[in-house]
Amino acid sequence: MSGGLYSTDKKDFDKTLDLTQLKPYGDTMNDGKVQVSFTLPIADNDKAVEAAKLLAKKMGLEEPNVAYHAALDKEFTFFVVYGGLSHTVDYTEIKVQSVDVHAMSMEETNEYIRENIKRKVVIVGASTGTDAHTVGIDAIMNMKGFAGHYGLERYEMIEAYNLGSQVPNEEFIKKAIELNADVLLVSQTVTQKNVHIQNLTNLVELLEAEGIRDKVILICGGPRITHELAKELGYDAGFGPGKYADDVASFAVTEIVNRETA
Ligand code: B12
Repeated sequence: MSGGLYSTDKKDFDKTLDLTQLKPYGDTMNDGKVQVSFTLPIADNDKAVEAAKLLAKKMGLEEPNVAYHAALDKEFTFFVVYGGLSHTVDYTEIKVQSVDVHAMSMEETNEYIRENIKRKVVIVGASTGTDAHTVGIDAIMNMKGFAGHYGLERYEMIEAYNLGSQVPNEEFIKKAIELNADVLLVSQTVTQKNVHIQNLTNLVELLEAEGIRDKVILICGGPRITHELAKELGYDAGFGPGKYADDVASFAVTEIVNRETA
């Protein structure tokens, strides 16, 4: 039997995937279903729920449904709202810049260094400026690594120095010169008031003033760092979430060899 109010006959469902009009998938193609959560600085009552619904409609959510709301305080309420997004994007028009390198395993990278660079590669990293977040840079550098990917400290052919967090750019550069670094890794997590842009730009300017910008591979990373942004700011590469020591090491060592042979 097909049709009827509670029909689950698959042929009734929209199955059209049009990449020029891409929208979220809930449980049926093109239903646009999303869940958003936010806090409003008002007390938790029926009027607040209506305000949340109206805001959701303004975001482009059709038939918004406040699935959950709870008072965080007398004058603050948290909402979870479901709805169908009316907006679409043209996926076929999207262009992104990404780091174009095949990620080697730790063993492959060590072997690549032995064969092509023939000495240990020195990598110095830090979370710089006022940024106190260490988990990102630790994920890339620490011996035990992150999410099943060993960090750079474990690489036999890499000498890795993790300077920690809140390292002023001047001190970072001083240490890089002292250690004769091949690669500099900068982690930036806080992006409020674009502090990461100012700090990352300042580092490039200081490296240029010291005359060593071209002597190092300069890489930044963090939750809101993209390769595109990194290139724009004068870095050789940028890595965001889902990237590990393997990706960074592969890029750095191939870049060293590319530069030597250029
Ligand atoms: C833990 C944490 C803290 C801890 C940090 C402890 C520590 N030792 O690191 C503490 C409590 C100290 C803290 C403090 C603050 N925090 Co905080 N914190 C977080 C939290 C919960 C997790 C961050 C984290 O560890 N992620 C896990 C790591 C593994 O992910 P990741 O950094 O993205 O790293 C990956 C990639 O990005 C990449 N990567 C990262 N760095 C690098 C570097 C290189 C070279 C490369 C190649 C790759 C790379 O590789 C990693 C693995 O894939 C986030 C919220 C969240 N859930 O994300 C807020 C968050 C980052 N914090 C935030 C804020 C605002 C602060 C404070 C300013 C709060 C305050 N007002 O005091 C202070 C910071 C003070 C300062 N001077 O910096 C905001 C940042 C908002 C923004 N965009 O600016 C967040 C997003 C919370 C929020 N929603 O508001 N925080």
